[in-house]
Amino acid sequence: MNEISVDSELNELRSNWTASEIEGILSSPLIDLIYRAQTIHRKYHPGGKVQLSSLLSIKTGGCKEDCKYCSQSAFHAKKTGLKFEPLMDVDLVLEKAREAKDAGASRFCMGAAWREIKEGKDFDAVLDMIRGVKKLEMDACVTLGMVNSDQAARLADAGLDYYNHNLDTSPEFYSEVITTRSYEDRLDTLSEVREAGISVCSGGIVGMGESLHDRARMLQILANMSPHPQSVPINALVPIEGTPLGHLEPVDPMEIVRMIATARIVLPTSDVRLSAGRHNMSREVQMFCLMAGANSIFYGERLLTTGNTQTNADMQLITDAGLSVE
Ligand code: SAM
Ligand code: DTB
Ligand code: SF4
Repeated sequence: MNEISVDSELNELRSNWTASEIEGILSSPLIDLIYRAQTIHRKYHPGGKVQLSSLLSIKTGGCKEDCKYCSQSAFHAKKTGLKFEPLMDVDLVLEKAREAKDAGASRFCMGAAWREIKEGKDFDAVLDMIRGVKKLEMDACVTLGMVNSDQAARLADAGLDYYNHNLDTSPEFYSEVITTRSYEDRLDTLSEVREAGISVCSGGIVGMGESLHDRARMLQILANMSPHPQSVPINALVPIEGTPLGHLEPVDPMEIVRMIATARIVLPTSDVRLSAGRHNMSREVQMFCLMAGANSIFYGERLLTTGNTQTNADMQLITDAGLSVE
């Protein structure tokens, strides 16, 4: 344990982090790391609220990208055996959104396995889905791959609150995981979304074989954006059979705790979401993540193509931690 003072950083939102500073935080003694994260968390997110986002895969599989972790890439389809499903009907999606709202979620996130948005009836249908979710008085979030400025403007007009587009990892490790698009492509889409006035949701994955330095670099790039992304999902890799990363052991959950605490320190005002991989974590580890500064989770029994924790277990977790639902 070290003597630490968080006073100076409590009043400061920085966009000039170095990777080595962040790596230092990631690897600091756990007890100090948690203290620092918890202090910042309490200042910027008083009230102990946990935001609940529900996910729905509105178009599944057949994606033209080769992301090594993903069950939905057409490159791995033969081995994963995932069934391709075209875009769902708007009414059915809105029925699922209503169910999510009734179960307690405040945000509905719709994911499509597209490389990029293409103009046409499918995009028009997604715009209708966004309008429908807004009518239910929920936050609307979509993740649809790359977007250009016109498309971002149309999403904003439909009332979209958040666009999810993850950096996934560091620029240096990126080509080990994805070769069909560049890191720049990712950053460009995030700028288009930001310029259109939509809140940015961007984070990444821990447990793909990346180094501590790679994790620090990803957080550095997110934390040096101005403004900071409003929402930052931290996913633990879900190793999916048939994908090139399917053989990896689930990452040590304490690595996720460290990543969340560090994200909280460098991104004080952002929502930090404990995302995929929770069903491989004990209740105690998840509670540790909440203590380390996570203030959001994916809520509902499914993520996109894999399972998630049970909703009643999540409600119990939040209550037992002495927190409440936002
Ligand atoms: N195609 C869009 C895209 O890539 O932005 C949207 C859907 S994609 C499935 C959304 C994010 O889910 C990915 O960027 C990745 O961070 C996360 N993800 C996908 N498969 C995962 C897995 N097996 N384990 C953990 N996170 C995963
Ligand atoms: C994010 O960061 N995680 C979500 C969401 N954004 C779209 C997706 C997790 C997917 C986990 C694997 C699956 O269910 O296919
Ligand atoms: Fe496609 Fe997104 Fe999966 Fe990559 S992560 S293969 S872009 S659905």
